[in-house]
Amino acid sequence: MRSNPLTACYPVLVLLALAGTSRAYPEFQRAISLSSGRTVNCAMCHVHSDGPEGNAPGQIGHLSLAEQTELGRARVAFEPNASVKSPILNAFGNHIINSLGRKQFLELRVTPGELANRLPKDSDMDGDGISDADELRAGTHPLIKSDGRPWLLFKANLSANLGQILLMLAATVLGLWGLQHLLHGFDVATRLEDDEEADEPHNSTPH
Ligand SMILES: [Ca+2]
Repeated sequence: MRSNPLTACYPVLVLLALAGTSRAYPEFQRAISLSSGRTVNCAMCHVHSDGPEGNAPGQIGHLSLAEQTELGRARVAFEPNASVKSPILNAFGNHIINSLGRKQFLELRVTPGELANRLPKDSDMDGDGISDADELRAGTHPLIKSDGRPWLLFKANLSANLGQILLMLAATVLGLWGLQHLLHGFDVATRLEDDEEADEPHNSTPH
């Protein structure tokens, strides 16, 4: 009786995947640090800033049985859109695996600088107006709204609030224009009053 080749391969794939649970992928970290000039630690994608190895919360030695099962599921999510939630990855790390699948992610290890180009272009997990891909290129954290290149944050804020800024500018210009005309009106009224007083006959002049 012939066995299904996929079924036969499954234990091997699982073993290979679980063998990788204790490994992080520093080539991505190095590539981001090199391109951005910023020091990037494991917390960009992992729960723990020291990476997955260890016994602290968010590391492999601290996982419950249920979390180990979920980790195993994440490790064999070779295709995109598997909706996995690895307990050693943060939301951005899981977003990478769910967007690309582990197969494509592992292939990128030889060209780690390409990772940003493979992410969904419209994805902005922290909603700061800078896409996750641009945050990766800039070495800023895709889950921390306040962490972004000042110029990119300025451009994103300007773009998001352009309507309000234009309205405020228009209101300021109109307000200054109105104030100028009001002051001019007071000035004219004062001059007229002074002229009228000057034209009135001087009653106290002796005869
Ligand atoms: Ca962002």
